[in-house]
Amino acid sequence: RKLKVGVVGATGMVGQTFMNILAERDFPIAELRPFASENSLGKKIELQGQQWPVQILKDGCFDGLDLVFFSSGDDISKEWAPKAVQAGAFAVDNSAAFRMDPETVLVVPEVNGHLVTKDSRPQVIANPNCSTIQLVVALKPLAEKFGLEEVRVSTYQAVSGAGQGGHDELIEQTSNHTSQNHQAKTFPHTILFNCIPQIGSFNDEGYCSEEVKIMKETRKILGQKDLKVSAFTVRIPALNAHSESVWVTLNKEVSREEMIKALGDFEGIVLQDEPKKSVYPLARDVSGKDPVYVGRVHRDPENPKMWLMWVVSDNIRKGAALNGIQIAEKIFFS
Ligand code: 11C
Repeated sequence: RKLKVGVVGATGMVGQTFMNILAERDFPIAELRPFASENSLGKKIELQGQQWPVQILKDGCFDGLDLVFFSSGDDISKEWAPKAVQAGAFAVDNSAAFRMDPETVLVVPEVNGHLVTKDSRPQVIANPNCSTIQLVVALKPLAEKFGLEEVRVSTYQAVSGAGQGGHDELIEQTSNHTSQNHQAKTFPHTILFNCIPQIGSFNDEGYCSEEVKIMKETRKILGQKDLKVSAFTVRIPALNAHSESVWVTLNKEVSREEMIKALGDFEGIVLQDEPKKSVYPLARDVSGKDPVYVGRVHRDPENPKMWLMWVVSDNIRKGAALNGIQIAEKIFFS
């Protein structure tokens, strides 16, 4: 069966990657309706050898579609995703608008894919935050096999997480690296040669919104509402692919072999773990790839149930567009 697909935010970084992945996976498309702002009217999006004119959102714009992928921010999703569902389509929403709504499923197919099936009715399905997705993929086999007691994560997030503007800001600052007068627009400070311990805005407890997303979404996706999760998120001058150092405390003591087998056998994870040969996942290598990469798996010296690991994944692919497409594949083709 070929699908009629809408993409809201079609000209953005995630939207473009969405098109690339649809093409790579030979996703069966009967019609593509790319939506963007008025500035993009007149542009055409090429997919599978055909050109599809960019449209703007307006009443009735989703009529006849099977699936609409949203990647245009919370406000657009809040207003338009329910309209896509009313028109009879599945709305796969990459924004934060519906993620913590108790009525909305928050899905990473390898982790809790059972929540969407070919019998699901049209609804909003939330796509988690990029840094959450790679974390829960790495945690899921450990949760399944050994049980989780506590998770701590510190992130090293690429500028592409902030979209094209973030990417362009780092490139521009890099090409003028001797300048003392960098204009920080997308980020709160100059990102070049820097690490910024802020992603999003702060709450009164001292957490920024990216950290709150990781903590809440991880509990919801793993279905462990009392899981102890603490996150500290940092923007670094990598162009693409987020890295995370993770401390995970299991419910029981296991051997390193058991840890490695659980991680290595899990769908969607690639292990790169030969630290003495300097082999571990690197953002530069992982950018453009689909899996979640895990390395540096080692035990805490004080607590035999606690393990440390390094988790890297392409935040635009598995962290956004690919995860959305995998959700659609589960609904329509599983
Ligand atoms: C970043 N994780 O790297 C953010 C971007 O809720 O989907 C994604 C924000 C979101 O800046």
